[in-house]
Amino acid sequence: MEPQIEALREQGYVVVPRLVPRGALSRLNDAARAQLRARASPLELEADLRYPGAPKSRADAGGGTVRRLLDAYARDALFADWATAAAVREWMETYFGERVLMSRAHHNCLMTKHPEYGSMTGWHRDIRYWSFEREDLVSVWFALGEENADNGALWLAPGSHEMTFGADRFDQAKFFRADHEDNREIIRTAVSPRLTAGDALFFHCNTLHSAGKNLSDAVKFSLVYSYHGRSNSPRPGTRSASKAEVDL
Ligand SMILES: O=C(O)CCC(=O)C(=O)O
Repeated sequence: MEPQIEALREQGYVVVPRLVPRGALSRLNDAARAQLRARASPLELEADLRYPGAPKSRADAGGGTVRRLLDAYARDALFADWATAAAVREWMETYFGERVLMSRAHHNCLMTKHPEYGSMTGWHRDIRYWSFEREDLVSVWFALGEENADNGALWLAPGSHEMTFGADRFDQAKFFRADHEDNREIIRTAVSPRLTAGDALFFHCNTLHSAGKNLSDAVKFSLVYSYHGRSNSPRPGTRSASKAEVDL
């Protein structure tokens, strides 16, 4: 575990291969597909975000395409089990050096990326809409199937979690501007780690990342949760403090 944590500290992300064993993976995939069929609230639709490639409104063709099934923790006991799995807890406790909490306000979702109407996500840091005493949170992204550059996998800029940027490097929506020459230099260094089903990608809340469209013919499913140490609290009155957290 230590070399993985060292890699996360250095690069801002690390892939832990096959963290989810085959049997659990198959059950998670069944649960994920059942959740998508049921379409229970709370959902985030592609049309709500209108990122490049998404339908312009809920009334347009593909307007019902789901991007995130929110509050994964409460949706299915299996999802909750993986949010709080011993392997994740130990990993996070070792990284943070203290007991950890899982946010139910951020990520905590089953991400879907559809071949049709699934959008591209521009360069950003997840911390952009989060509000904590320190910018030190780590997310885990469980790939429920293969993820690669062709089906909309993440791209990450190594070492970007340690970089400091002026406000002019981001647009109004806090996306890292791809039209800024200095930004482009960083974006050129990005990599898209290929994930195999069951792999877990750990990444820091300040790591710049983006994702492409899904050019395959199958929906991509990923389960994503975010964690922080107990000494790093969400700021009172913010969205980050809006939901009781899960004490691991
Ligand atoms: O899968 C994607 O399009 C990107 C997801 C992402 O980066 C995010 O939700 O912060």
